[in-house]
Amino acid sequence: MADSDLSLELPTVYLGLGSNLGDRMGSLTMALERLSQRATIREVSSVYETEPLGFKEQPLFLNAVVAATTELRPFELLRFIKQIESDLGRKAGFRNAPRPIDIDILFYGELVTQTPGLTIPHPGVAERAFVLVPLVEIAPEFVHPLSQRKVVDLLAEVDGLGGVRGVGGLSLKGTIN
Ligand code: PH2
Ligand code: MG
Ligand code: MG
Repeated sequence: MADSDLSLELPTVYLGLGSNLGDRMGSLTMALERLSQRATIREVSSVYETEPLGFKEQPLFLNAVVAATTELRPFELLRFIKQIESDLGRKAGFRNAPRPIDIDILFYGELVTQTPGLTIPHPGVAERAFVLVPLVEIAPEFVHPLSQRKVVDLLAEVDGLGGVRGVGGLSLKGTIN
């Protein structure tokens, strides 16, 4: 096989984007632009405004999910993501603290890995309507590599759908291409 064909073998990576501090839409847009420097963005969900899960006393989030392919291995991707988060003004804070940008690796193809710095699939996927709603929009048939369940079936059982609202007029789709 020619070298140029290797990209066809790359797994699809699903990333969750969230922002609830400052210019939320601007941060999501810049995060996507930065990601596209080292990943090919394949799909972008709508943007949703979502009630905070976990620590409740904080501003509403904007959340979206993107599908991408990248030559970066999982830890390289994580390091790249941390750099983007830091460049966009994210400060170390308490768990679930408000943040201008959060980029989570939800899935890296079928990969299952658990190390101190990185757990894939992201352990919160099945409980988080703010992840499942945008994810199902772009990849309803994707099978969770641990539970072996389609994400569309996970969505049917998740709590908190009422806290996830589409926002007309906000879109990331023009950001790439
Ligand atoms: N992220 C969290 C905790 N809670 N809630 C919403 N609605 N959206 C998020 O992105 C989010 C959250 C931790 O990263
Ligand atoms: Mg997160
Ligand atoms: Mg995170």
